[in-house]
Amino acid sequence: MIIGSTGQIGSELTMELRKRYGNDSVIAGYITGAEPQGELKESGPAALVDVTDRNSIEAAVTQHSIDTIYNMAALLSVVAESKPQLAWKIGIDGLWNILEVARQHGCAVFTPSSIGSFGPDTPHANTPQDTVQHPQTIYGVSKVTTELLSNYYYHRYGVDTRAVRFPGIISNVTAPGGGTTDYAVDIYYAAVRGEKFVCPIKEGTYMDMMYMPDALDAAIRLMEADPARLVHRNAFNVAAMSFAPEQIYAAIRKQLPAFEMEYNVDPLKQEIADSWPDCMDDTCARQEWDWKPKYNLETMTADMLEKLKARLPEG
Ligand code: AKB
Repeated sequence: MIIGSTGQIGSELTMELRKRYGNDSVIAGYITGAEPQGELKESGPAALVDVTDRNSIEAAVTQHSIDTIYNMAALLSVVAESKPQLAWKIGIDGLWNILEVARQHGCAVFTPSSIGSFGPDTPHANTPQDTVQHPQTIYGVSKVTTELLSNYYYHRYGVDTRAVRFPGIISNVTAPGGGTTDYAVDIYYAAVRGEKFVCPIKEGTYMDMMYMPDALDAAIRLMEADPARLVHRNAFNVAAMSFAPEQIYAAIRKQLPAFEMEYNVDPLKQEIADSWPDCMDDTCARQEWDWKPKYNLETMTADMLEKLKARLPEG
């Protein structure tokens, strides 16, 4: 079951899991106001699951005999700063509800962490798997807590919790909302629409990023991994590419030479971006469950532009 199945990652994760395990084996959990639509709705079963309501989680788990929960319910970094209590309620109280249901019903749980779990005093280059985590955003505070609480349930109760620390995720399907790395998605839409892109992040600001197919593969591959090989659990650094705004701009310009970009730095986004790693060291994920991304900036750019050109009216 995927909780948050209509969100940025959840929508594509649900379809990928249905492809791999069969449509009827994958339940799309959604909340009122964010019901599945189109292919997501037509392709398989769905259940109303609100992380803040433990009964709704338990009812779906019991009714559909769930063995694995992908918990994708969260507010992204920028929006969380404007609603810190809601971010905590969804991220931590919600996770607690899920872990309790998982403990009682024997479910495995995947709850993603993020590059946002690191803070200004973390080493920014080749950020190690095990290092200082003192984030100064509520998003980061809740992600570190997510990691600790998930590990606690594993060690204390034997709940099979596993997670990755996702970089910024880039996709041509469902748009992100309220993240610091959203610019790396928005820039492709502007390019294909023939609009000038106004970049909210300063030149020279490096952040880890990943194309959606690799993000889906990371989540599923980790949940399928042999537990005997896992030294770590919550949560693994996973890296695919790291770039600054001028580099993604240059990659797009190679294919769309008329594309233009200017900077108008958003102080909150910049402060958050500056506190995050430039690039993570993901050796542990590679060693413990054979993590290996397929896409780099060039191949992702080619695929993003091809898919968006086929879908959007060109400018
Ligand atoms: C965000 O920017 O908030 C997310 C993230 C990196 O966790 N995309």
